[in-house]
Amino acid sequence: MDAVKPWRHVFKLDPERELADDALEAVCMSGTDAIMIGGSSGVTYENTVDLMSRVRRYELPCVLEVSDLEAVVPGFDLYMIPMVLNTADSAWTTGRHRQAIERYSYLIPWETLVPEGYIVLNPDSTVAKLTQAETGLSPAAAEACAHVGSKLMKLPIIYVEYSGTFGDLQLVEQVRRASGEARVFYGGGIRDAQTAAQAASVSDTIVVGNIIYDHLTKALETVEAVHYK
Ligand code: 1GP
Repeated sequence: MDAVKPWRHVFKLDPERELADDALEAVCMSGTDAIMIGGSSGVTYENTVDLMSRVRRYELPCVLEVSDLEAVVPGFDLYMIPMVLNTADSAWTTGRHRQAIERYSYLIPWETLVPEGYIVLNPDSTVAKLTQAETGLSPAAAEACAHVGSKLMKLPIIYVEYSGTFGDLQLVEQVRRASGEARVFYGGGIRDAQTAAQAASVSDTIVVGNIIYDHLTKALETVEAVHYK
């Protein structure tokens, strides 16, 4: 998907969490390439509409990462569709997707959908628990996941998701090598310029989440680490 190719840095905002107007302005004017709205729990139609309309005041791309069908709001630039590659529960790979399509196919703007092959690696994260992800992957198994996503399923994005903790960058690098044409997104535990630069050195796009809410200044420095080196 060409629209995501230039992205090196993305801020992920959680509609369930409070962010004051001045903080949101700083995030949107930071030089980041896109705002992704999403979360593993507590995402509702109301809080998603509210956050989208606040982000829409700024000119950067605003995309929704779909985790709950009830919270799919029209008007985003793109809809990122996670498909978990390292779970035995096929509901999180294609099952829920199939149900959604069966119900809503006539409403789906297909050209705005971007599937993401998720490799979920932090066992303590909400997403790992929810999807029963096999987080203890060996490097060879992680590579195999990347191959499945990029070469068999031809997904445009492989998303290495360590949400909440900083990952094993050697493993991320191996995933990237195995991902061929797919863009590798890295997310998890980026908390300052240094961790941002490290993660950016082994991936195509870094995703920065929690630190926005914990330490805004540090969050803003992650943009500079990627864009103005
Ligand atoms: C979460 O990958 C993102 O989906 C970002 O993770 O919140 O740990 O930065 P953090």
